[in-house]
Amino acid sequence: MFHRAPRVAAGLALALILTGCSSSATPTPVPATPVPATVAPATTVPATPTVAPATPTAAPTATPCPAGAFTGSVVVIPKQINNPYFDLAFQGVTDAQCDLGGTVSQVGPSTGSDPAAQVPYIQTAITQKASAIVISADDANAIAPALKQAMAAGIKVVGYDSSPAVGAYNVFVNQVGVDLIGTSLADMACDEAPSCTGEIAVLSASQTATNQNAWIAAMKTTLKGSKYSKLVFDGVYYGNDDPQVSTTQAQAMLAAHPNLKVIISPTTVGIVAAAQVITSQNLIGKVFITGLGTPMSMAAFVHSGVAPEFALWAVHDLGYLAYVVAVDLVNGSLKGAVGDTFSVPSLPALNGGKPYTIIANNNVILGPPFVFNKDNVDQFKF
Ligand code: RAM
Repeated sequence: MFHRAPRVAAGLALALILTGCSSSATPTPVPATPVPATVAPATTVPATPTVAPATPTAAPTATPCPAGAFTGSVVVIPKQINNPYFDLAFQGVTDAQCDLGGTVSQVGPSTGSDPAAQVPYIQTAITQKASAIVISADDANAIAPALKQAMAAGIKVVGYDSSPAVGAYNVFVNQVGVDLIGTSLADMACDEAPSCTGEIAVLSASQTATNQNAWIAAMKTTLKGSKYSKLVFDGVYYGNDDPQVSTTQAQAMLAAHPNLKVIISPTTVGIVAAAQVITSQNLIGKVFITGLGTPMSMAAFVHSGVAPEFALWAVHDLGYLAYVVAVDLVNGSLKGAVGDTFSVPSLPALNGGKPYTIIANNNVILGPPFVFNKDNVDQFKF
């Protein structure tokens, strides 16, 4: 059984901590969210659940909470089932399920590198007549025909984290606007490269990942600005969100580019692998890492100086919001058209307490990213 109060307070705590830690030295991409005076101080908030252990094949179906009115079934298909990031998001899903009702299961491939690996899980959801599918795309186009088939069968499709192709979902719940992530990645690399000068390269997830590819493209656009003119971009390597492949690729980057100053890894798996490689090769202080990571997995590297700063969003709340959108689409209170608005009272801080709005390409944005550094990283428990 999950409880509303701790979860809500945990979400607010993120905003509170961010507010307390923003300074001119911290490139917080957006102003901190104002928090109402009635919010409990962060110190009274129970710890957010830690990252769930890796799940070999599929997470067990969560026990439905009796109070919720929703009676539909939701199938969650992450990019890969054994990535702790998606376990965190699924905790948000199950918390929302306990608030709203319904049944939910998480199924998916054990690797994020096969573009079509999610298709059989979509087809099973169609056969089982699921009410909604919530999916993070390994490959936007490879899964589009199956998702369109699901929509034709009356199943609501909600993208989260990594978007399916436009037209193959009802609503895509985006964690943060793409341009904001791109600018953040460029700014953090600029901060970490001495005098914003030298070679930088990206260690990404899979070659087809919609989210990483969009963020890298936005980052490259930002890098054209004069502020970044002394940064030299060495290219993109792909670790497939696999710890071992990411490690091998980080080693290859360092071997191919002996003057590399910063590795930018916009994946929670790659950033840890690269930080470990930099550490084991005694390159602390010579090569830095930044990108997108969970604070608990990166804290040691922040304190050792390998990763002075990196960013992420409230992963739990991404799952929570995706489930809310799925339920609202199924029960008809949300049509999913551009301009539609809806409120999620349990997530007030992330959107400044305002209603969420469906924007272009049927996207809805969860909220701002958080930038972590040595001053704040230990305060986050995910
Ligand atoms: C990995 C996945 C996920 C991405 C995060 C930042 O866990 O690739 O899609 O959003 O990193």
